[in-house]
Amino acid sequence: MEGIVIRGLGGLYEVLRDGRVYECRGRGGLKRDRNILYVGDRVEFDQGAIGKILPRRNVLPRPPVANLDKLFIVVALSDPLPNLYTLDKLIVISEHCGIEPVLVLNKTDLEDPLSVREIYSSVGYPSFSVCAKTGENVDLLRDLMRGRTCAFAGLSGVGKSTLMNALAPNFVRQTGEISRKLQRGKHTTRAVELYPFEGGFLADTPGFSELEFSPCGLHDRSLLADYFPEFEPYSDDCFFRDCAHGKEKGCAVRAAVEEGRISRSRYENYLRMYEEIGPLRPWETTK
Ligand SMILES: Nc1nc2c(ncn2[C@@H]2O[C@H](COP(=O)(O)OP(=O)(O)OP(=O)(O)O)[C@@H](O)[C@H]2O)c(=O)[nH]1
Ligand SMILES: [Mg+2]
Ligand SMILES: [Zn+2]
Repeated sequence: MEGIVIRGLGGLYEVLRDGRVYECRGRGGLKRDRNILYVGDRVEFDQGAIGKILPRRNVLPRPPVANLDKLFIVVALSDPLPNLYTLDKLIVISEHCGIEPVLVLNKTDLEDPLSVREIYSSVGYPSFSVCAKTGENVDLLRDLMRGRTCAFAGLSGVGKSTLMNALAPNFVRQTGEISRKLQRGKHTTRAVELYPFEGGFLADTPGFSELEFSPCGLHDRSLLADYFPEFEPYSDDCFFRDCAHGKEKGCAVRAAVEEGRISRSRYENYLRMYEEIGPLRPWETTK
């Protein structure tokens, strides 16, 4: 039988098939092949044992979830102020993993979304302005989720839980102060769970504010510029073929920034990510 893993806890997995949940264990062979089971995996199972993982479309390793269709990246327009570095980083990670990023600008009751919106629409990323508090435009998100497996990402306090509550009341119980008290320290390690939603699934993924590059396999910073599509029209004109678009002589990307044709905030975040990824370690160079 074929089903989808919606929950995992201590070697036990809940597999959903035709609206019924089966408790299963991973068969020994799976572990021998170093196949780790992820929530979101489509699997073949029989009599309480998962025998095979079907090919994955993608994987986000931490928090671990497979086969996401869309990642809703939430930014608050105010309280807290928009953190465009985290936004740009989450876009890069989601593109690198092969998951479609959807930008959600929340708290329109506090601040106008126009300036943030402009930066991203010019790159080609449409954004959705919503107010989780009043429910304004939340239906637009629900339409995008229909039949898909989706998750929310974004820093603490941007309104992910409030948004999920607005989408599906009683879905998430913890918002605001309560969740902040429960989330001790930086690394909340609550397991990912998938909830059936609008013919697809919604992932409850509390750790998605802490995404890092290296677990996602982005070690080679020379690939980073590929995830900044607005650089593409200029990078052929850089003096050096392997230009990193930093302080190099004759960098056409930097010139485009100076001329206001590329957003300065996007460019600066690119440079910061480039530093954050760092040079390849010796053991990473031979592939
Ligand atoms: N004014 C306003 N406040 C909002 C809106 N959405 C959420 N909030 C408030 O922002 C605070 C944080 O919201 P949460 O939903 O808990 O944020 P979160 O992203 O889930 O945060 P973590 O769980 O810590 O990652 C709460 O006090 C919410 O009431 C909104 O659209 N407008
Ligand atoms: Mg929350
Ligand atoms: Zn350049």
